[in-house]
Formats: sequence, C-alpha cells, structure tokens
Amino acid sequence: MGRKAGAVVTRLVLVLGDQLSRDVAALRRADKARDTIVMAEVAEETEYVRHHPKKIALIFAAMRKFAMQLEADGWTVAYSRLDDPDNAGSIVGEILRRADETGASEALATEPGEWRLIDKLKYAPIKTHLYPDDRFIASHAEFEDWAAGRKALRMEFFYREMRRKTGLLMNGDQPEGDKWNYDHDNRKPAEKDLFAEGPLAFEPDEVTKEVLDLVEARFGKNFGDLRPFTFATTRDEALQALGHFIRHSLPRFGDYQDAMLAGDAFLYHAVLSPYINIGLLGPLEVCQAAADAFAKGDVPINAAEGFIRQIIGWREYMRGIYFLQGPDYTRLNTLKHDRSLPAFYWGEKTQMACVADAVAQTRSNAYAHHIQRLMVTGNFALLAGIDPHQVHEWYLEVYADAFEWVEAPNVIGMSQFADGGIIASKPYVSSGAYINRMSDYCKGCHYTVSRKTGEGACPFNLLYWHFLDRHRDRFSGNARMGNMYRTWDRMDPDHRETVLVDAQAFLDRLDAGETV
Ligand code: FAD
Ligand code: DLZ
Ligand code: SF4
Repeated sequence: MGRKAGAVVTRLVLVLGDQLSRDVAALRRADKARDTIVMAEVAEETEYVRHHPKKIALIFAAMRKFAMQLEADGWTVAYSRLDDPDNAGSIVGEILRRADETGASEALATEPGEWRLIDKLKYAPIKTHLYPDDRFIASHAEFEDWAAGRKALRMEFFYREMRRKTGLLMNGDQPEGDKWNYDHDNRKPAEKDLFAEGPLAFEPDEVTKEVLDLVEARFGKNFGDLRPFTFATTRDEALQALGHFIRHSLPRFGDYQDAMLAGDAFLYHAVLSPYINIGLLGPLEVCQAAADAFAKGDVPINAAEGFIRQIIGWREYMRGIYFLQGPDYTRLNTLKHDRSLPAFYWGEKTQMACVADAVAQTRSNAYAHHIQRLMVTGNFALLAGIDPHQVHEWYLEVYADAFEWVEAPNVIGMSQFADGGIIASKPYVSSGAYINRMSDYCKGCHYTVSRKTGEGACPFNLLYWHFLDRHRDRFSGNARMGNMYRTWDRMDPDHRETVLVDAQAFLDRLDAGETV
C-alpha cells in the first residue's frame, strides 16, 4: 500500500470486530479523501480466551463484509486476514504496520469494550485519539452522575431514567399503562406444546464459507460446533432477523421470558445480542421497533416493556457498572469461592439434565438464553463455589455475544455475587424447585427433584442449603433472604445435618472428577 497522493498525510482509522457500525465514533470523524481504515483479524484477539468457533466465524465474516461495503462506498480499507503472512498478530502491531506502509503518524479509534484493549491503545507507540463509543444510550459521565452518592445502584431506577431519556413507552412524563415494569406478568412456565418459530437462519455465502474453512483449520479444537453456521453477518441480514423476531416471537416474549424447554434452545428470545453487540444493529432502533409494534397493537405491553427493559435497562446498566468499577472488577471474589470449573462445562458427561441441556445448546449454538445462563449454569457454579474468574472466562469463551463490558458484570456481579452485591441485592440461587417450575428438564433427569437428601436427591437441593449455611454470616441479615434462613432454621437439626453431609459428599465426588 502506498502513500496517498497529495500533501496531506493519511490518518489511520481503527474499526474493531465489534464496531461494525457505519456511524461508529472514529468513522464519523474520518475523511474519505485522506484516511485509511484499518481492520485486522489478529491472533491476540482470537486467543485471549479460546472463543467458540461460531463466535470467531461471526466476527470475521461480518468484518470482511463490512470492509467490502466500506470499500464500495469509496473508503480506503487496509484489511488484514488472519492468514496474511505479514500479519503482526495484534491490533497495535497492525496499526504500526499500516502506519509504516502509509506514512501515517496518528490513529483514530473508538473506545474498545474491554480494559485490556483500551490500555493497549492508550499506550500504543503511535499517537492514538480514543473517542467515546456513543452507540450506547448513556455515556460514562451520565452513568457516573446517576451513580454518584447512591447507596445502592439498582437497575430499576436507572432504567426509569433511560425511559425518560429515550421517550420509549412514555406518555409525557408517565410510563405507558402507568406502570414502569411488567415483570410480574412475565413468569409463565414452559408448556410442552409451546411452538416457537425461533430465530431466522441464514445460509453461508462464499465469503462466510471461506471464513468457516479458516476457523475450522485454526480453531476447530476450541469448544463448540462451527457448523451449521446460520448467523446473520451483514446489517441487511440482521435487520431481517429483527423483523422476524418482532413479528413472530416478540408477542410471546414477555410471557415466556423465564421458561426453559429441553430441546428448544430459543423459545421466544430475540437472539439479537450478537448483532447488537458487534454493531450490526443499534440498541435504539431495536427498541423502537418493539415500541412501534406495541403502538400498532401487534404486541402486548408486557412483551414490549420487558424487551425494551432488557436493552435500555440491563444492557446499559451492565456497561455502566463495568466502566465505573474499573479493570480489577473481573478479579473480585467476595465469597472466596475457589473450586475448579467442572469438566461438564466443557461437555463431559453430567447426570444433571438441566446442566447437560444448557451446555449442549451452548456447544451447538454459542447461545443459551438468559435463564439458562443465570439459573442453570450460573446457579450451579455459585452454589458449588466455583472460582468466579474461571466462570467469567467460560462465559467469555462460549457465547457469540460475549464481550467483556457486558459479560463480566453479568457473570461476576449478577450471576456469581463475586462483587459483593454491587449489581444484585441478593445472590441468584435456587433449589431444583425453581428449575422444575420453569422447565421440563426434571422429568428426564437421573436425579429426583422432589428428593431433598439421600440417593438420587437433586444436587441443586443439596447445594442450595449448603450455600446458605456456609455463607450465613454474610446473608442472614439480608432482608430479602430472611425467609430462606427461617425455613432452614425451622428444619429438624438431624435433617439439616444430613443435607450438609450429602451436599459435601456431592462436592467431594465433583472434586474427585467423578461423573455427577
Ligand atoms: P433476549 O432475552 O431476547 O433479550 C433481548 C436483548 O436484551 C438481548 O439481545 C440483549 O441485548 C439484552 N439483554 C437482556 N438481558 C441482558 C443482560 N442481563 N445484560 C445485557 N443485555 C441484556 N449478554 C450479552 O450480550 N453478552 C454476554 O456475554 C452475556 N453474558 C451473560 C452471562 C450471564 C451469567 C447472564 C446471566 C447473562 C448474560 N448476558 C449476556 C445477558 C443475556 O443472557 C443475553 O443478553 C441474552 O441471553 C441474549 O439473548 P437474546 O438476544 O435472545 O436476548
Ligand atoms: C472477539 C474478537 C475476535 C475473536 N477477533 C477479533 C479480531 O481478530 N479483530 C478485531 O478487531 N476484533 C476481534 N474481536 C473483538 C475484540 O476482541 C473486541 O473488540 C474487544 O474485546 C473489545 O470489546
Ligand atoms: Fe436439574 Fe435437579 Fe431437575 Fe435434575 S432434578 S434437571 S439436576 S433441577
């Protein structure tokens, strides 16, 4: 690549694999006539954890097609493929290589979604202007202002601010239907004959097929099935996926948001997080589509509100917490859990039908829905006292939508309570009864969900009480957990002793690597 004609020296404009939006901050500041866009598939980004092959394929295919569109629009793009022999192997290395080629002495970049990469760019040996990533509804400063001086950072209050700011589902100052939150209506358990359309699936084109071959050769041994690969990889396709969701699944999204069915990986969930997170869709346009469907009378309020809350509420709030807490957040371990992640998280056999199903779907699809992540794999890890950093790395690896700014607060905070309650006011733990109520897993399980002790007792039942008992000092004073401790304390002391002995025996078998 040569220096561009004319006296003005080119600048480099970095676009990362999760910044594939035409209006991303650095691109908005770029000059077509003068600048060179840098996009790079690099070893460092593919290896900081062993990502699911589908996740790498999604990102590479979407990056290649985004670069082609930019070129078609007249931009100069320096695109590095992973197998380019001159590939420097890291984002900063690639910027420096392109600087050498073009004579550029500065780079523009949009703030990455991970402290690791922010630091690398900040300290890169080339002048790099980092612009805030304003594809979000709340800026860092707005979140900091909201958080300042509050004793507890509860999502619900932040969410109301975001409703006011966006005007979504608002009548003037008042929430649509005079209620901010319809979660109470969104707890219907799964019914066997539920029919859900599922997400739109896309046939790989030639570009995607080439990426799949590369990913198979380089990352075929990572956990996860690469094929069939059906993700959308362009904005046009992602918009089709959005339209399909609004039409077919959103109407029942609210009702069955917490339901789980063996063999139905998606139910009425959107499966849009991979597209929103890499920039193919904007969070506001997705919410606006849901609000429009409500306005037209196509979807009920509990569906539209529930869906919009996940995005302008939870998603924004998680990002706010990640950036507020700083780079050490992923190392928090308030409960001092230190057990190794069991091999069944990597697909080894387990007799727990719920865990086996969630892991199998994760392996096939690089996807599991929220309740599987929170109340099956997350719940088990928390009850069993698994090291939260290992849990964090697992989630970062196995899901196509996993980027640290959103994954870490969900795992370290919401799921593992490793942040001591910054995000969750109490730990998300449950016995087998909750899983049984919300799913059809227990019927097909080796364990018996109604059994509290002894042969065949559901491990979630044993570990639930073991967890509460071993963390009594921390949680017994928590107003939201008083009932649980009162129930435990009312049990016959011999029964309590048996529960704890059986739970410990289960943990010992887990530690010994036995199939549990
Ligand atoms: P739907 O259930 O259809 O929800 C709609 C949208 O709301 C999602 O696309 C997503 O953009 C947003 N959303 C919903 N819940 C959350 C949430 N808690 N945090 C942020 N956004 C949310 N989400 C990620 O995007 N990346 C992750 O790495 C991730 N890791 C998680 C780990 C754990 C332990 C838990 C409990 C949750 C995690 N989530 C993560 C949140 C949530 O599970 C996913 O966003 C959701 O399952 C994505 O699937 P969907 O598009 O079908 O979502
Ligand atoms: C996740 C990922 C992967 C697997 N590969 C690349 C890549 O080769 N090039 C790139 O620009 N981005 C990649 N990404 C996304 C980055 O890891 C992501 O931008 C940071 O984690 C910040 O969110
Ligand atoms: Fe899971 Fe227990 Fe039900 Fe088995 S019985 S599926 S382990 S909750």
